[in-house]
This record gives sequence, C-alpha cells and structure tokens, in this order.
Amino acid sequence: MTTPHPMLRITDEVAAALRDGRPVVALESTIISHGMPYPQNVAMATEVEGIVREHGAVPATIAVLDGVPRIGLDADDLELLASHGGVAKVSVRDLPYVVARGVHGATTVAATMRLAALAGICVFVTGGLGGVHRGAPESFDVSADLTELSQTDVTVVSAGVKSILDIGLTLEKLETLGVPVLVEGSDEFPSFFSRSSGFAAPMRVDGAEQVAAVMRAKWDLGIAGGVVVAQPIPVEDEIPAAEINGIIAQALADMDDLGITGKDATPYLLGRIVEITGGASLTANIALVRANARLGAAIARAYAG
Ligand code: PSU
Ligand code: MN
Repeated sequence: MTTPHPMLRITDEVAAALRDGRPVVALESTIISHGMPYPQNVAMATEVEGIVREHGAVPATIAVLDGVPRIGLDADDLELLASHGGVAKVSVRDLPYVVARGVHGATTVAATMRLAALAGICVFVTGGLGGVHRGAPESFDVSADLTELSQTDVTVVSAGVKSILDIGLTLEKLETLGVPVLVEGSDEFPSFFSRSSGFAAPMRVDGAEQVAAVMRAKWDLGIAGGVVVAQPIPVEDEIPAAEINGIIAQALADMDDLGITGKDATPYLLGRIVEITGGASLTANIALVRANARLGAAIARAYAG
C-alpha cells in the first residue's frame, strides 16, 4: 500500500486494515447530506456500514469535518452530516476551499474518489454516479465525477445513472475518457431505479472475481483512472422505467421553472423525485445502495486476494 497522505485523518480501524492489506470500502457523504432526507439518510449510512462489515470489509465513510478530510466516521459524525443544515456539497474543485476555511463538506463521488485514493483505498460504493446532464450541449453541465474517473484509480460501484441525466451521452463521455464500464450480471446498462435504460452494457461481468481481474489488468497495464461497476437494482425493488420516466420529466420541468442549475441541480432533482413518488423512490434508492454495498465488499475482498 501507499503511505496515506498526512493531511488525512484516518480512523484506527481503517488505518489498521490498510496497513494489513485487508479489504476496505469507501462510502461517500453527499448521498447523506444532499441525496436523501433526514432521518432516512443517517439510518441508511449506518446500515450500509454494517452491511460492508458483515460482508468481510471495513467501511470508510469519507467527508470533510472542520476542514479535515476524514477517512472513516463515527456515529456522531454521520448524524452531523445527515442533520446539520450547513454542510457544503464538495466536489474536487471545492475541496481546497472547505479545507482552507475549516468548514464541513459532504463529498461527491469525485471528491470521495480523490480522498479514497490518497488514503490507499481502491473500492468505493455509492448509489448513482453524476454524468452528462440533459441539455449539456447548451449548459456544459457535465459532472466532475467523470473527469475524476478518468484519472483516479478507484473502482466505483453504482446502480448506473439516473435518467435525470443523458445516459447515452454519459456512456459516450466515459468511453472518450477511457473508463471501463462493467455491468454486473446483465447485458443492459441500468438506470438506477430501473434495471433497463435502453442502452447495452458496454462490458458485462458476472461476479466480484471478474471485476477484480479487470482492475488488476487495467492498473497493471498502467492505464490510469477508475472503473465503473453498474449493478442493476434488485428486481423486487425496481421502479419500472415507464413509471419513473414521467416523474423524472416532471422534476426536470419543475427545476427549469425554478431556474435551478449547477451544483444544486442533482440535489433538487433527487428531492423532488422523492416528493412526487411519495417516498417510493427513496425506498428503491436505499435498496440499491444495500445491494451495492454487498457487491462492493465482495469486490474489495476479491481484489485484496
Ligand atoms: N446521483 C444519485 N444520488 C446522489 C448523487 C448522484 O443518484 O446522491 C450525488 C453523488 O454524490 C454525485 C453527485 O457525485 O450527486 C453529482 O453531483 P453533480 O451532478 O453536481 O456533479
Ligand atoms: Mn453539475
């Protein structure tokens, strides 16, 4: 392993696992502070850490607290991230500012990947990736998650991307950036709430060992950057595309009416979809994160050997 960066504060549990080469799974915090309502968010964060442990890996939830990048959090930290109104959404461009100011920040996929890599963690579990927003040819709104995937050696387990994004353009961009997109156990790329998206799986894998083999091959070849693993939501938790697509269209229209753009776009859309579905989308979201935690722990074990 690499020596962790001196600016990070790593819990003893995570530091010991990294030192011994035992499996560690990073978890993000924007999903807690800006992706789900309280108190379901803190319940989800706590439960997911437990799932990672049950499946033989050490969880490391990542955030910036009082300006300190933290690798591994305790129950009070999770409660703060879930309930405190003043936690900034922090992508890579925001990291220097929250550190310099000594404030709290919830890290996105991009910022979590960067801090995970600095700590020596190479597997990271989340719900959905950021990507190319609909209308991006006009707005230029392309998530920094994609840029980060092109340069930071971390495997990110998700349920694909929501159709609040332009899924086709997101897959094109990932191809341009040289990022392998592996779909677990399916020939179709999943769209978060739905197992289908209308887009074929760029590459299919079946099981954690196959993912670990791709990670080794990529990095042994010296190809910098991450790997996307997209796992379709479990069948019993799926919201069919025909049902969710109209709701997403409604949320996008409401966002346009309110003039919401930039970093506020994704949190607004996630919250609005929960409102319109009366919480059904939140139930599905939590279910897919649970499934991703199981797979992520298995990948971390397979990669650790
Ligand atoms: N997609 C989801 N849930 C989320 C996010 C994305 O389904 O919580 C969060 C992740 O933290 C992701 C971020 O990195 O939103 C992307 O934000 P933006 O589109 O502003 O880059
Ligand atoms: Mn954006």
